[in-house]
Amino acid sequence: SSSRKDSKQLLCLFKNVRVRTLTKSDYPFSNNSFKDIFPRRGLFENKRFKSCAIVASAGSLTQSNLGDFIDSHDMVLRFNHAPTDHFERDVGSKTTFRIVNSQVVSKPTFGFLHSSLYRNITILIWDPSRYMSSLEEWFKKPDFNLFTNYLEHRSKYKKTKSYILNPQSLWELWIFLQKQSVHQMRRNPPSSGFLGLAVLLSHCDYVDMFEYIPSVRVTKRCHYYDAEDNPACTFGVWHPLASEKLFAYSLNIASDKTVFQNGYIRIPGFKKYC
Ligand code: NCC
Repeated sequence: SSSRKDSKQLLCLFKNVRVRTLTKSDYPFSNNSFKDIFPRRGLFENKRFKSCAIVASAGSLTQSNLGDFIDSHDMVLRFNHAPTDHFERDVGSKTTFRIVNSQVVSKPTFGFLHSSLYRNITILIWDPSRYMSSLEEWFKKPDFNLFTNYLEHRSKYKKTKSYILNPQSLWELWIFLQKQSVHQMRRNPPSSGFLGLAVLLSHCDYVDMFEYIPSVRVTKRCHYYDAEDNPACTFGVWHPLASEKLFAYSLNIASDKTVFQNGYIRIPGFKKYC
């Protein structure tokens, strides 16, 4: 017998990484106005979905015709300012959940306080803290100032449940990935895509993740929604994308045809095997 771990064992190890959002008992938020602002219930607390779709924003979604299949899932996760208008045929139109980074929250060009992209759904916001820094240090000096617009968004759109990620979870995910990888990883947090996978595996019977592992449609295009050519979006430059993707692929239970022709991996939720 070998020491090679199978995909179920890897999945159950992954389950031990708890993704946490900030709560009213986390100092310094326990001592400032945030404690009354965070949603009362946790992120998808006690919520279970049969099928979940994660739509990576990759250029290879163009001409995929995956829209109807994506929308047939019980919940759909999208990232940052990725639109559906005008792209329905390839990416669908349903959005249940959006993960946005602090650049999108803080820079006016993304319209976080005004655009309908960020309303009537669940939102998880993240900002990279320095490795091992305390919540207090991070609160005083975030990478991008997400806090001001978070407060305003919470008070403007009461029906939108928006959460802030505890940035220590990013580093727990990073440490986990590094443990599973034979390669030395850059010390930058995982991408929004990997964070989304980590969150949804606790709440979904299975997760279909679209064009995260690039299919035969892969091109240099960064996103399906704009014309920028940049292969680093797919293969990594700042985020440890290659390690994330190799790990996610090691959990895949779909056939090669599904992954590389149709363009998605399928990963069973934690509940089934762990
Ligand atoms: O590009 P981005 O990511 O918004 O994409 C969301 C997630 O989809 C997966 N992806 C994307 C493109 C591609 N060709 N292949 C992919 O697999 C990745 O998992 C990615 O996480 C982010 O993670 O938040 C990121 O955000 C952008 C950018 O800030 C926002 O789009 C707003 O403009 C970052 N780019 C830059 O800062 C220039 C990107 O590095 C990560």
